[in-house]
Amino acid sequence: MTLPMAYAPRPTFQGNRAMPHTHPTLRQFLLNEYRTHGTEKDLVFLLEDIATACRVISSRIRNGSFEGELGSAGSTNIQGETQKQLDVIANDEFESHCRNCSRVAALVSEEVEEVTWLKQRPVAGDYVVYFDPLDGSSNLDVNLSVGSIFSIVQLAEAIDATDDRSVLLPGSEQICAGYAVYGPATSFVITTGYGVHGFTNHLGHGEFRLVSHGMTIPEETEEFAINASRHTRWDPPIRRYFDECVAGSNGPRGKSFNMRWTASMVLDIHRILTRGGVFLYPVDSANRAQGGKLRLLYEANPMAMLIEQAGGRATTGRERILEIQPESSHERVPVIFGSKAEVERIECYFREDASGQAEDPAT
Ligand code: P6P
Repeated sequence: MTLPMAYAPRPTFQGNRAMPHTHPTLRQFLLNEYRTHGTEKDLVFLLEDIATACRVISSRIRNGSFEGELGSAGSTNIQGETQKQLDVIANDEFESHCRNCSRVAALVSEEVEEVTWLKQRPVAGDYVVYFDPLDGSSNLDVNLSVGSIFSIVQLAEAIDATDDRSVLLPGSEQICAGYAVYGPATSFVITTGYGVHGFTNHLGHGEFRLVSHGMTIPEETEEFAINASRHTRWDPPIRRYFDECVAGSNGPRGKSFNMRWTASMVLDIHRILTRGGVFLYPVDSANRAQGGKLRLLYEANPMAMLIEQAGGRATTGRERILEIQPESSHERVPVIFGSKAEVERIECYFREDASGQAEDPAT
């Protein structure tokens, strides 16, 4: 990416890391996307508003202990999960900032059962924003990192604002996806269809500045993320994959693996985008009736776009996530995300389990 001189200093990179003296702001970067790829200015401003919401959420989390906001909101969401006060606060921040853009027709939030319609007559070119305002909020009580996830669809045609099924669009319709990580630093990672790019909030400047241009996932990996306590509930292909990994260098994989599990998908995906790996939350005997754990519209779809844009694969084990036609706003799906060769191996195990026939691993 070369920024026009007007937005110099031109970033120089070692690998995909911007050198310290050249960290364009999010605004400079997005204006370059507008000039280079024709990204709409309304989308630029919407993304800046979402970034501002994330910075506000980050601040509310860091001061939550003093404001008495880390605890339960005393309510449950559509998932039947106890809502934290910060779940509600984060949801309100996303909604209030997205309302700035007159082309946002609807909001779909993990924390709100119905679609929030912002326009009575949505037309082609309007946006629908899907978001999980605070992912992994069970980590808040113990001061572990959490995140926010979002994606944006641009409507190809007018939709009916009296029917919530109008926003049930496949992930392949997304024009943008991203997340924030509220960790030691506040990260903001986005794709508008032209690669994945990472920003960090500069505390002195109060701006997100580019730190990772063109994040890519190594095709091979020795690191996996799964909640291993569910081992006895898994289907055979997942148990086979996990058992082979833990068998290490004396097992069929002939190499040792490492495991990470943060209880917040955003953090695991950020690690995978940074250094590779594979993340699995499969359907199992305990969650099969619900279809899995993670939600399609505002968790799996955004992450699938980011993972594919970074050269990885995003599947249920049997089908590409981005091709799933949603049937309800809060439906759940099994997810396997990450390093291409590793995910392809797991898909091969699903095919072998279904056919009863061994496949040549080289194919
Ligand atoms: P478990 C957080 O609640 C979440 O939806 C994901 O972000 C995370 O990966 C998963 O659930 C954690 O699930 O089984 O560890 O509670």
